[in-house]
Amino acid sequence: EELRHALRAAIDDREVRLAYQPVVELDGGRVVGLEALARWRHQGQDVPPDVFIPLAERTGLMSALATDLLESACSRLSGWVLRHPHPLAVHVNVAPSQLVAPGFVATVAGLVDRYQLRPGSLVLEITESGIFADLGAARRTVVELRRLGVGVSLDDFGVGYSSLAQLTSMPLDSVKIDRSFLAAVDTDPRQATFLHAVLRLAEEIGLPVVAEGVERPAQLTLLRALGCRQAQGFLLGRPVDPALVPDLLAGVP
Ligand code: G
Ligand code: G
Ligand code: MN
Ligand code: NA
Repeated sequence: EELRHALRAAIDDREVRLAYQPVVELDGGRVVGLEALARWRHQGQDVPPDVFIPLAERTGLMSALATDLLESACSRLSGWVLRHPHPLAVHVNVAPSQLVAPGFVATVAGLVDRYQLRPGSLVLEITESGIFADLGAARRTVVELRRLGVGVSLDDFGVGYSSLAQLTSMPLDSVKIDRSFLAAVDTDPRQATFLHAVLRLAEEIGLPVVAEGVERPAQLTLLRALGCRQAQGFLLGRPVDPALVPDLLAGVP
């Protein structure tokens, strides 16, 4: 209850910030995206988003928070793309309650218009729980978002209860394989086989895969060998303050 009041105040005071983690094209190493990750420092301590995002969801604060964060990410992107010679996308995580909330598509449309976002330069990361809470509504929303030129990616793929087969009915732009599927990929042959199968299946249905949680060079080598195109992880870049993003884009170490 106390934390809820603190979160409400933090949202009002814009104290929830975004850090940005690069999404890297494995062929060439170029940064093609930046995932916005919410950060909240409260009484000198970082409260993990795993804690305050669900809290915001449970207590009706998510809509206000999500709108602020989405606006902030779009505003940052519009500054960065001016100085970046290659296509660049900002990825924003969408909480399950937001995907089908009334007015969500209109909010996104307003931002696309205000910041003149090019097609594909805003990617929304949705989750299986966001989709399966109301499959029909989620699908309509995804269709409308894509009509606006907004990309839609399925986050945390593999940890939920859906199968790729169920997902073929959802017009996604990509799937992000959860980092738990990469954890032992360089040491456990069965995990490598599983990853290989997922990548091949995704390719056959025309769905690009982003691998998450790359921490070791051996994981990267394997991903390349298996034909995965994009990846994210501490090895490729940690989430950083937006002030550091221009250097990151310029390749300054
Ligand atoms: O950044 P970190 O790895 O601690 O994030 C933990 C979880 O919180 C991840 O599942 C991530 O998707 C989620 N998360 C981080 N930022 C946001 C956000 O702005 N909105 C939503 N809905 N989820 C977020
Ligand atoms: O669920 P989602 O994919 O949005 O979660 C992103 C979270 O994963 C972020 O909180 C980020 O800090 C974390 N993360 C990103 N890269 C790595 C990594 O290489 N290893 C680990 N353990 N966590 C990572
Ligand atoms: Mn994500
Ligand atoms: Na994920």
